[in-house]
Amino acid sequence: MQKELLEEIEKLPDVSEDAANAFKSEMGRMVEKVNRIMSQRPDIRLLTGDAPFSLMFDNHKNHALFMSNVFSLNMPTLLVDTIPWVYHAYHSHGFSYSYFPAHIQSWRIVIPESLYEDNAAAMLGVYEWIASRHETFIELSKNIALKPAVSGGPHPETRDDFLCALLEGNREKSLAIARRFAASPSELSTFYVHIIQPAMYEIGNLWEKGEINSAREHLASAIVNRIMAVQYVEQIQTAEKARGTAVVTAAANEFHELGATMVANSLELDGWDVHYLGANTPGEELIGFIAQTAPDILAISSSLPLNLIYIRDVIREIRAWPPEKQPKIMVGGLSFTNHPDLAEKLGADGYAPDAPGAIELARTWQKEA
Ligand code: B12
Repeated sequence: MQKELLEEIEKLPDVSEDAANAFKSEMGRMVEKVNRIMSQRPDIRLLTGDAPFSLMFDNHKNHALFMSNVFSLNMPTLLVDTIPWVYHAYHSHGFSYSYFPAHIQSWRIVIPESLYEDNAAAMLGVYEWIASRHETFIELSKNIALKPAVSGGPHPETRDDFLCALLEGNREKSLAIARRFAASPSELSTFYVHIIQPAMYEIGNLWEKGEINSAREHLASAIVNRIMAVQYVEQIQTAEKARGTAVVTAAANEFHELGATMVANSLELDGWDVHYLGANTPGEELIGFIAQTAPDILAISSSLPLNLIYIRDVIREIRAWPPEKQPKIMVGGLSFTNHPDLAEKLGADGYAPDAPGAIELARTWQKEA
């Protein structure tokens, strides 16, 4: 079914760069109009169930930013994994399926009101296609619901124990598992990729299905953050740092930082001098920091496809510098998992699927330098 959708998407009209820019600069105002249209609907409570309006407004804002990425990067293929996810996540949080076409219809009203006709035309084609595939998206979203919980992979018992400890919010037990499993730096990478990562993915699945709330998800993330900080102090900080310098960060508007932390810690353990900037680094400030520190490598993480344009803008700016001033740029994170070709589209030098892959890529670049 996905193949059929991808074929249809190929035939959609191209959205020009001017039109994409117009959408980007008008999207704040358009979101307000969509919010107004949706909240004034007499049937709105039937559409959103008991969910607070703030959740719907969040979705409208995220939708706009996401579509801005689709148009600016000319990547309508992103629609094929993201729309079923939106249906699944919001339906699990109480929205009825009828909410989705109503929302899309609001954009079909607001776009021609807000943008010049030429700019609006191709976008309306995309929206029309989304509306026409409503039933397919429901079906695909139901398949997501059937997706098995994390399975396979090495060390399943430790992973499941760790997951339970995180879900219980039991920090002592989580830390004890970490200490037992990753007693020396050589085990950290396996602990990151085969214990923490799948456990956190499963926490995401449970949140997406509405089985745990955001507070539980935050608690689990905070415990993982604390554990990685302990491991950093005890096992990484003193590593020799002779390979070169790297700056690691999450993209602007990107609050998912655990993957970036793993990449930063892994590089440092492998002998890189790492400046780790954490979550949500604004593009302009990142560029200033790179200009000042002149690292060999810049590594940027993104989990939400709606933040990809921020990465593209940073890379564009760096690419305008003299070649000898430009760091090698790698990207990674969940946004790229199904779209590794995006790395090239954004202008990056490379992509790696996980922390060990980031080390491998960095070493290859070091040899080439
Ligand atoms: C924890 C979490 C959060 C926490 C993050 C806390 C923190 N301090 O990091 C908080 C609560 C902030 C959060 C917020 C949101 N989240 Co969230 N979150 C997650 C969750 C459960 C785990 C993320 C994680 O830590 N994964 C573990 C790490 C280790 O994995 P990783 O990031 O993939 O990293 C590995 C590789 O990808 C790679 N890698 C990562 N970065 C890089 C960089 C480079 C350069 C390289 C080479 C490699 C690399 O190496 C890493 C290690 O091997 C995921 C579920 C999931 N499947 O990931 C959802 C998830 C990512 N979140 C999601 C959503 C929707 C949101 C919100 C929009 C929800 C909301 N309504 O509030 C907000 C958005 C906030 C924002 N603007 O960023 C969705 C995204 C869906 C989508 N298709 O877009 C997910 C998938 C949940 C789900 N199943 O629906 N979230």
